[in-house]
Amino acid sequence: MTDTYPPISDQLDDLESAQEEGRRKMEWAAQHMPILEVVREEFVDDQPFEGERIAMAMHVEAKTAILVETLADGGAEVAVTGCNPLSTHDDVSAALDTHENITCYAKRGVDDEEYYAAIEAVIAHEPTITVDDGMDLVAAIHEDYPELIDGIVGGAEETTTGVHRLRAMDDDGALEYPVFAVNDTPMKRLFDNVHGTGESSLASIAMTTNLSWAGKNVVVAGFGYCGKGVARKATGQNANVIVTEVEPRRALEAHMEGYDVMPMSEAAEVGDVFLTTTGNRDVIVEEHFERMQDGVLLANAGHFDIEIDLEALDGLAVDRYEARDGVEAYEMADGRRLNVIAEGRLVNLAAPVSLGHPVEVMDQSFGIQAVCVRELVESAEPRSANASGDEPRASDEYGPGVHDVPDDLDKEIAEIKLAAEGVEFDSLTDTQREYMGSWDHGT
Ligand code: RBV
Repeated sequence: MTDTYPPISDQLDDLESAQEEGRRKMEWAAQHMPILEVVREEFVDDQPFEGERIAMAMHVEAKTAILVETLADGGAEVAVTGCNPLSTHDDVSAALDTHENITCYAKRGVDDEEYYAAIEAVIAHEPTITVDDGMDLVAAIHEDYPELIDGIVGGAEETTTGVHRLRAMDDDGALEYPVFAVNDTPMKRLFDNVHGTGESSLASIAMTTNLSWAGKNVVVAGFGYCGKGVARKATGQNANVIVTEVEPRRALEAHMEGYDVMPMSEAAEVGDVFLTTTGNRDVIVEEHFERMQDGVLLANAGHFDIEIDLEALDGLAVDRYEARDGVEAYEMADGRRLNVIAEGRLVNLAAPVSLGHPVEVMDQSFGIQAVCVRELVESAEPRSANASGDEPRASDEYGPGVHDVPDDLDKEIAEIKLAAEGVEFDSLTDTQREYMGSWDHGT
């Protein structure tokens, strides 16, 4: 196992000013994260993670940094790296690395080799808990360091793509420790996936191109939670939204919401902006590029950069140049220019001006992450009871596999947020509760 990849502090030249700027960004985020504030106070008092080692691979920017600190302040030793080579903010990474319980390896713009070396450096801390956005840590541990699995209490996964991969792994009987599907909770996906992806993707594209949404034909590929958010927000910006889908009920839902629904081969001819949100591969391919108009914008909001076939686009291009910071123009033989934003990587985090989802929604998602980690530790064998490491530490309650987050945890986070917003709400009377639990009261 390599542990030679250095933390960010050993990689930056002007370290002090980076730390200062990173800290400033984190303070702004923290001011707007009331959920993590409450959870952090609880963790500081209770020290639930004393003796635990948490490995994290996430988008290392200011909001994520507040989650990392919250876990470290709860007594954990945390090692963290990025989950996308373009989403890291080096200044935030440097600021995090100053915390005595945190080692941060994330660096923006790393190549594949450095990206995986940083993941290995995190794993070299021999984690007892993993927190992933995209499942890279779970995959690396199962493939290359299976000897660590018995010492692992469990994991938590942030995103749709990661949960999808984990379920596929679980179906194959290959997932050997419990992982909470944080993405699938109402408090995550009804807000983060819908509002977060919608707002931050459109904002990033607008800021990167300086172009308007009004009057544009915006093609949204996929009408899942993310696609719905993008479609709704683009409509709010006066765009004409076209949806492409492969699932009949979602296609019908989009149609009934008032969007134009058509195959990508038709949408390709009329779209001005294309935004993929499917989580699948090869959504926009050669036959589509061939039909597109001059000047179109192509962007991806899915986790991986495989939704737009850039290799095929490169094959068609007679010339290629950086049209703006974060915009690569591919010129076709007939003179049309197709503009790819942020290398087809998730646009709300990977474009040069991108900041990720708004702070408030990440407070919710990361609130769930934090209580999931607490739940894993509370349910597990204490480290001392299993000092030899012969027995798995994961509890019987959460055996190996993907687990839904207990509803009570999701409600706990919703209640903290409502209290912070000063929103009061009703509760059931005893009679109502009894009625809802009965089946013998008909007309
Ligand atoms: N996401 N993180 C941010 N830290 O700014 N923005 C979005 C951030 C997460 C989001 O929860 C989504 O599920 C995942 O990134 C996709 O990689």
